[in-house]
Amino acid sequence: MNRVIGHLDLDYFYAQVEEVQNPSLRGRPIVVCVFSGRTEESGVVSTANYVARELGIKSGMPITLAKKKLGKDGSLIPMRREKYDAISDRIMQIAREGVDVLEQSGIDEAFFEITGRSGGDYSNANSIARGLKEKILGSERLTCSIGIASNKVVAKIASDFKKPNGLTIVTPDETKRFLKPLRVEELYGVGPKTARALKGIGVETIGQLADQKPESLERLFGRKLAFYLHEAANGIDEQPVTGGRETTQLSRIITLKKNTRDPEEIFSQLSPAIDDLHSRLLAERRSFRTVSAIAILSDLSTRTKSMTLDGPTTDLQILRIQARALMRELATSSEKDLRRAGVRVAELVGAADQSSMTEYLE
Ligand code: DGT
Ligand code: CA
Ligand code: CA
Repeated sequence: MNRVIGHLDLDYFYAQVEEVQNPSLRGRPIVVCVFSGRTEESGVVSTANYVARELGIKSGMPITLAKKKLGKDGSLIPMRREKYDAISDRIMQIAREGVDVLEQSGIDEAFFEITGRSGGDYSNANSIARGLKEKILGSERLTCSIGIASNKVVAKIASDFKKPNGLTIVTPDETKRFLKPLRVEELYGVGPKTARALKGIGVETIGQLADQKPESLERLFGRKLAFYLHEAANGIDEQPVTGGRETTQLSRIITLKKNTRDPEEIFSQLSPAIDDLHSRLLAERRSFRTVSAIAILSDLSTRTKSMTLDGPTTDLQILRIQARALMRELATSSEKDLRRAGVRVAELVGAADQSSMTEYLE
C-alpha cells in the first residue's frame, strides 16, 4: 500500500496569532519584531502578515527598513514567544489526535502519517486534512496549509504550494508531473549553495534535476547528496515519520510585566501559565513527580529550585502549592529582580504518544 504522508504549516504564524489576539489588526500590515534592545528600533523582523509581505517586508529584515516600507497604518509588534509556544503546543495536540503518527518539525509545522486512517486512499486523506484544518480553525481561529503526498519530501513542498489556507494533494501518479516545473530550491536540503552549483550545470528545475545521471551529480556533490537529490527530484523518499521525541519534562515561562522580586506578584502573573501547563498534562494523560520554579533575573542569569514528590500525581492544587513555595524561596533569596518566571514539571509518566503509536503498529 502507498504511504499517505502530510505536512502541516501554520500561515504567517506569529503575525496571525497577533491578529487573532487583536482583530482590529486584520487587513492591515503587521510586522512581528525581535527588538534587540540596543536602540529603540534595532532588531529584525521575525515575520509579517501577507498584507505586509505585499509591501516587500520579509523575515530577517532590519526593523528600520521594514518601518520605512510599512507606512502609517501598519504596526510593529514585539514578539511574544511564550504565547506562540503555548498555542503551538495546543495545535500539535489537536493534530496528534487526528493522525496515525505526528512528528513535530518546528514551532509551527509537523509531518504526519495517515496511511492507517485513510486506508491508503487519497480522497479519504483529503477529508482528513480538511477536518484537521477545520478543527484548528475552530479551536484556535488559525489557518494553516497542508500538503498530502506519498512521502515527506513531496508533502513538504505541497504544503508550501498554495499559501495561506491551502490544501494540496499530490497522488503518487501525479508526483513527477507536480515536481517537474518547480525550482530546485523547493527541495528540502537545497540551499543557495547547492542551487548555484546546479545552475552551473544548467539545472534550474526539479524536472531537469530528475533527468541528470546520478554519476554527473556525484562528481559535484559527493555520493550521499547526489543520491538524495536524484531520488528526491524523482519523487522518491523513504524517510519514516517518527513519533517524535517523548517529552520527559514540560515548562512554561512568562515575561513579567515589570521586573520584580515580590513573590506574590510573580505568582499571580505566573498563575495562568501554570493552569495551561496543567491542562497540557491532562490532555496527554500524564502525571508529574518533580516540580521546579525558574527565575530569569534582570541580568538574564537563571536560577531554579526543584522538589520531588513521594509519587507521581496529576493534582493541580499540588502543582500550584509547590510552584508557589519554590517561587517564594527563589524570589526572596534572589539578589536581583526577576525579569521572567517559569514553572517546570518533570519525571513525567503516562500515556503521551503511546495510544497513537500502538494504533499505528497494529
Ligand atoms: P508562512 O508559513 O510563509 O505563511 O509564514 P511563517 O511566518 O509562518 O513562516 P515560517 O513557517 O517560515 O516560520 C514560522 C515562524 O518562525 C514565523 O511566524 C516567525 C518565525 N521565524 C521565521 N523566520 C524567522 C526569522 O528569520 N527570524 C526570526 N526571529 N523568526 C523567524
Ligand atoms: Ca508557517
Ligand atoms: Ca514553518
